[in-house]
Amino acid sequence: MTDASDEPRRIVFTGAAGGIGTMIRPLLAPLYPGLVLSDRVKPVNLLAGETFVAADLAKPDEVVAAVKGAHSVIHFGGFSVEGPWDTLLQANIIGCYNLFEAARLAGVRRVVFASSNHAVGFYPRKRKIRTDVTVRPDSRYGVSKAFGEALGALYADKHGMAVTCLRIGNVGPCPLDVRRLSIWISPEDIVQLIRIGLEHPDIRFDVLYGASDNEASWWDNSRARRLGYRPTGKAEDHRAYAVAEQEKVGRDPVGDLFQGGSFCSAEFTNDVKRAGP
Ligand code: 15L
Repeated sequence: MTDASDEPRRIVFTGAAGGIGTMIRPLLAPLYPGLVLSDRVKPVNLLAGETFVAADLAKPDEVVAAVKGAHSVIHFGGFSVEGPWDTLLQANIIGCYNLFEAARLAGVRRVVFASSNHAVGFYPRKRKIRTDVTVRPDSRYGVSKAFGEALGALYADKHGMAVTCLRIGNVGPCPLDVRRLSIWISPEDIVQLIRIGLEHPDIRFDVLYGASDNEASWWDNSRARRLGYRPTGKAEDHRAYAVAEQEKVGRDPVGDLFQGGSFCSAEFTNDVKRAGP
């Protein structure tokens, strides 16, 4: 899968101190020796071969400095849940623009962008969706991720950057509730997808679902499979745990209808019959 012409390469990983970053750093370190971690705060316990450069995504100069000399960027930085507009504006809209623009200036060849299932969260659970559906964000956060995907397409088409957007479900050791049985992804599987984004020679602009091999999946991830993705995680192996956790939470009359769950029901003032496609 390695694109030989891509060597040698400096890879910058934004959001390295965040939740997903912390989970996958030990898996990335042996694959990409010399990985450059970036975040606002330094992650604890740098691993052998890792280096760190501090950057606030909302500050263009800091982002330019962080990606200088990079061949590829794994862009997982930003705000990772719903929040106030100004927070998302700075971290995910301006921050994502700063990242792509700094990457262009630095001649970065590949970007793997952490998008989210919340870019399409208002699709009903009873519908299986492909990656080319119209975005239906379920939150300001989801809108910010749709914006990031659009920016990725722009930089791919206009500047030839190879951009992979991962519409991530929920990363962790196991699915945390019944909804996550459909969208869960193991740390090992997300690393597999990142590797495709960093190395596959056919990538120009792609949106892939960040999900393991989940029987209850709502997503058609055939493009990822065509690119070689062979997920090993299976949400069903954890069904008993997910169902037990769900019982503690109870029902959400709006969120339970849609893929985005509680992101859909939060601040919801519509009639459910009029929501979603
Ligand atoms: C996300 O995009 C969030 O980053 C994560 O914290 C979870 O809320 C996840 O989606 C989810 O949908 O479970």
